[in-house]
Amino acid sequence: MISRIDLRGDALPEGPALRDLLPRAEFDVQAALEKVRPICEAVHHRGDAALIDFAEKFDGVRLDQVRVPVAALTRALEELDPAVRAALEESIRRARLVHREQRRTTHTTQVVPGGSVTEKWVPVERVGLYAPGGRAVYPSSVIMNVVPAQEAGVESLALASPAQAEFGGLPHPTILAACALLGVDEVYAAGGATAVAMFAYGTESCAPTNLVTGPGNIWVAAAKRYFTGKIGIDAEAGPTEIAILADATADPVHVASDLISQAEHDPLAAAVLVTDSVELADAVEKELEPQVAATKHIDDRIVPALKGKQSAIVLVDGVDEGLRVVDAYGAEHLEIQTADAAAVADRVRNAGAIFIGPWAPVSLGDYAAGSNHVLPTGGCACHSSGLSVQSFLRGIHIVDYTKDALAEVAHHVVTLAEAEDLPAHGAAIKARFGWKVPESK
Ligand code: HSO
Ligand code: ZN
Repeated sequence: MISRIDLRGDALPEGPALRDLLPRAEFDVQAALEKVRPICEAVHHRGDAALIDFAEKFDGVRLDQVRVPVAALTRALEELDPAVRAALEESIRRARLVHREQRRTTHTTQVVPGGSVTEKWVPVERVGLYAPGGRAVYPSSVIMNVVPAQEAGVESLALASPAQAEFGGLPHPTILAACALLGVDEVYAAGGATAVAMFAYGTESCAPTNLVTGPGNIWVAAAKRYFTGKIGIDAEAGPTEIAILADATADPVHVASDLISQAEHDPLAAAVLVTDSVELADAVEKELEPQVAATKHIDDRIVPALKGKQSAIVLVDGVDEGLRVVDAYGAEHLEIQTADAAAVADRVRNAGAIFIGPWAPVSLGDYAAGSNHVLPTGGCACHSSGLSVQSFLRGIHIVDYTKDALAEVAHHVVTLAEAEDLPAHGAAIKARFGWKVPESK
């Protein structure tokens, strides 16, 4: 069901060499880029008409309009199962608690008397959020995108999700209901690369946005790459990943169920167990069989995900070596199921989110811990963080110097300008002081 990589015995290699020994899915965004180019160009040139044609081609439904009427949002919320509504509300409440505390305050640094730099945090003006349809209909991801944007103070928020033939060309009703709960009323039936292009260029019905966030398949990732530089993007999300660092104290039933939980997303999802206990490895492998057999998405997602080259049980000599392995891997989600899990977690450098001990499974974080579940994949946790209020803010430096404060540092500015062969930079200082460099005090 899952392969083994035995790294016991010899000293572990350093950095990239260690990473090369670890499993990872193939996710070739560059190759998909050429395929999304004509789609993006068509949306650029033909606007809504192109979106309607693409919805017919990819989603099998002819739309009258791409904008979802507000009445459809209200209706979706009215028809939402009350238990699902209560769960979404609790998820929103917890996410707000955490994200509200991520807000940044304006800060002024008095660099010298009369010279200050203020950093002012300004929300992005208009944001496009993408919520996948098809295999992944996740109202929870609507929450994870909308809440940080709202808490950052973004004023104009639009959301797109693919048209669903079975719902008359509207996006999935739970996506619409989640939008209604969150107070998002600008929603479009547009999917994949077409939605990203709509947000980037704007069409007759959708004004262009400054930033696009949200998960999606390889076409969404490719479209985000296509528009990088024109608009902001959050990250090119790849297939989901769980890594578990566990020792002999871990419960194999928990470990197996958590590996399966993320394998359930996608045949390319990665489930990696790193352990120094062969007994645990054996017990988890044994436990996988009945648990997989008892669940739902067996043959289309879970079995290919666990059997795929992106998943494995990695055997190591001890927890220290395990830490080196999980740091080299840089998992989207990392569970620590060892003795003294909090202390071990404290030593982790690279992970999108860390889940400590037996009572904090990734599923909790996916829905209702308060943490964000839009996290860096594919090893990007080595340099990036998950979605947060910060993703929707810009820090603007405001420079305020008096004449005396400029005079005091003028000679350094002129010296550096000359060292860079940019005399006009220096002249912009001298022009203010009778074309001379003021004496330094
Ligand atoms: N685990 C996914 C998010 C998700 N799980 C949505 C359930 N629904 C990526 O973090
Ligand atoms: Zn999940």
